[in-house]
Amino acid sequence: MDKRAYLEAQAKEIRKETLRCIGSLGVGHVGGSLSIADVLAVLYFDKMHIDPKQPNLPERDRFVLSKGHGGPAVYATLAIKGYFDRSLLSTLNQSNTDLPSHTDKNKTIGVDMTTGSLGQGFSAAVGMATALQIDKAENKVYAIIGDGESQEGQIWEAAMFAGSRGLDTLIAFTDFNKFQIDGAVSDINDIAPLDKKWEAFRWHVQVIDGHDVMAISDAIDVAKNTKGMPSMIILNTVKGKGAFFAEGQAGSHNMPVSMEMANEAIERLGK
Ligand SMILES: Cc1ncc(C[n+]2csc(CCOP(=O)(O)OP(=O)(O)O)c2C)c(N)n1
Ligand SMILES: [Mg+2]
Repeated sequence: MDKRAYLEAQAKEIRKETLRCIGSLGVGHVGGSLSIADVLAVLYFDKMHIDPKQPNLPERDRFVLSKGHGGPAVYATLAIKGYFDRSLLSTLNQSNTDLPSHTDKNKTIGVDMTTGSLGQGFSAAVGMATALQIDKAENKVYAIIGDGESQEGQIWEAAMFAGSRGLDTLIAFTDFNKFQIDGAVSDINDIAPLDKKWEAFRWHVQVIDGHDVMAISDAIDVAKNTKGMPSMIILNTVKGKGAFFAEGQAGSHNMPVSMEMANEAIERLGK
């Protein structure tokens, strides 16, 4: 199997397990989970230096999902990678679960930062990348922020600090899926021109198709070879990508998903 086919297969598996995970609860953040399946596949199955058998290895790359409500996609990815058993996925957000709706480093093996309050995870990622820079470490911090999340003032304070420090230990992504909770990002508080904003904050910026695994892989290589600047990779994505009932829908943010709906979507994704 060539690399593209391998990574596309991993992304499809992440979508299927994400759908099973949310379907078993009956409701969840399906839109913003499915839009990041491809970047998670590339990070966890191609780029990140990690070992599920040694989840706390100091030399590992770190991952921060600043838009913490996409937790189900991260849990699906960690389970497929072997951090924990896939059967755990059906405990999403139930009492005493290790898999809360939003990612929590004190609950889930393999989660590096607790997130969910939009804007804050990204600041933590910048802090972690600063520590790596001070230590002259080789490893990286990867972080994903939402396009709606990009309206938070805290994002831009962290962005300014990272640009000013030339934090090349940080590679961030914006999941530019065009929708937030209440509708279109461009209607509510337009973030355009997003690439120019990051450039002005002294970041290296790339804009790519966020569902093209090879484009994501290549962009990460470019980011890793960019010295003296943090990198922002803006992923053009579709909210709810891959689920017939959610794809491109404003209402897919946090929606009811029955097991029947999940199973039909899984079937339509094909082998
Ligand atoms: C500080 C803060 N304010 C509000 C919320 C509630 N909230 C959760 S998700 C969300 C919308 C986020 O939109 P976006 O970043 O575009 O997420 P995505 O499309 O990737 O799901 C909001 C307002 C929150 N979690 N944190
Ligand atoms: Mg969004």
